[in-house]
Amino acid sequence: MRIYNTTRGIIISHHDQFFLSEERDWNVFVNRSNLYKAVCNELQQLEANDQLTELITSALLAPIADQEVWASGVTYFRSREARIEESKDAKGGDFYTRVYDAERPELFFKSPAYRTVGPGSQVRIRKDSRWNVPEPELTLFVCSGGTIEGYTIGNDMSSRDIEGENPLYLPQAKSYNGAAALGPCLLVQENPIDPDAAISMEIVRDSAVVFSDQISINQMKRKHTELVSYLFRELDFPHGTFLMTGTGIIPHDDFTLHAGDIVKITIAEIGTLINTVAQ
Ligand code: DO4
Ligand code: MG
Repeated sequence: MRIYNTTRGIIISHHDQFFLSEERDWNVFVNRSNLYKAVCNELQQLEANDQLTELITSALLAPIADQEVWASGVTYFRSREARIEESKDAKGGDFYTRVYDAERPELFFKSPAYRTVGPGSQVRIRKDSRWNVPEPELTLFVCSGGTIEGYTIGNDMSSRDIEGENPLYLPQAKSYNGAAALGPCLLVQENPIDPDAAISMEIVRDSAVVFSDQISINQMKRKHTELVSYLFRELDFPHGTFLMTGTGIIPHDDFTLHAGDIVKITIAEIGTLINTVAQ
């Protein structure tokens, strides 16, 4: 089932039917262990309403309220290769090989909810950066009890020149206004997402596709549960948290985003997250 956060309430889409939840608080709705079962039980009391489909396009919000957004790094071989290249002048490449092979994953704080944008909103490029890319990432929703209860799509906007100049600049390359997007919904199902699910990204500039690529999430080096267990080692999340799982798609080194570019990220089971780069 897919759960949509809208200005008119929480909409559940299940087997091509649409329901408006009686719960209006996103934190309370999502932060439950065994969320799939809990929502299936709630559905028995609700009546389907086809008119709700309209709200999914016109009133959609990011699927977040008071959760934080965390991110994982260098979880795909392609990400390791790209970071080595971008940081070679600063001699930082060795760090990326080491973290790819290490037992402890790279985890970093990406964004608070108030700085995270939703579907159809604008993502941003830092004004002091000249080399920028979107990073399309399967994003886990983990409840406060530490279990993975849902999935969404994340865009981990990144300034490659800043990150490449010195790995210690990572927080500035990754965290700024408009650097994180989530949506369009939360996929909630009985079982973990299909390990062969594909993530694809298309970048459109002046009506032409200037970049497109795709990768299967089975190319990820680490398990989702492994990333979550490290994140929860010394952190509490009273409302649950989002965790981006890293990118396996990075455009060639001569590509940078422009203002006005449209970024479309698709995972078929979840939908497509579309954002425009702000002017
Ligand atoms: O270490 C740099 C960031 C890595 C990252 O964001 C990714 O691999 O997706
Ligand atoms: Mg990333």
